[in-house]
Amino acid sequence: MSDVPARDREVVAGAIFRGGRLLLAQRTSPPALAGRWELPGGKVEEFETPQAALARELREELAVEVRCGARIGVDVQLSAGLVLRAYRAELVSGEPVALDHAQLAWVDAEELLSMDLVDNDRAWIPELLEELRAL
Ligand code: DCP
Repeated sequence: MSDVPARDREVVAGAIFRGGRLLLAQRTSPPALAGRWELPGGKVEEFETPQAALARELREELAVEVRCGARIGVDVQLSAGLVLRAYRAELVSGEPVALDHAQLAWVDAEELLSMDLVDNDRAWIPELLEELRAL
């Protein structure tokens, strides 16, 4: 056994801001999360950087090209060995469409507070609101 702890596997999620609004996506699965809203993203694959994973996930889920920016909000521990992190994502090309979600919504600060966000993503509300109110 090594003394060096294994690094957590990461799930990345993208915060895309445009025109004073934030992009949210409504999940279709698993049943417990279906209908609830999230920042779109997914698991980082082995040997993949979080930045490359975010670009890949948003290409697969939204049909857009993004540039991954800085972290936003806290680390959310999903389970032993799995951590969820949000990154700003800048749209480079394409218009987001829901390829993997039920629907998309561009929300302002007030709407963000009224959405049924997945519990994990609620941890980021303070920073997301701060950003939306500054836009
Ligand atoms: N998750 C979350 N909030 C987000 C994105 C993801 O709480 N904004 C959670 C939901 C899942 C886990 O992270 O428990 C993995 O997310 P996905 O199922 O969306 O990711 P993948 O599609 O990569 O997973 P899988 O390989 O299981 O299909």
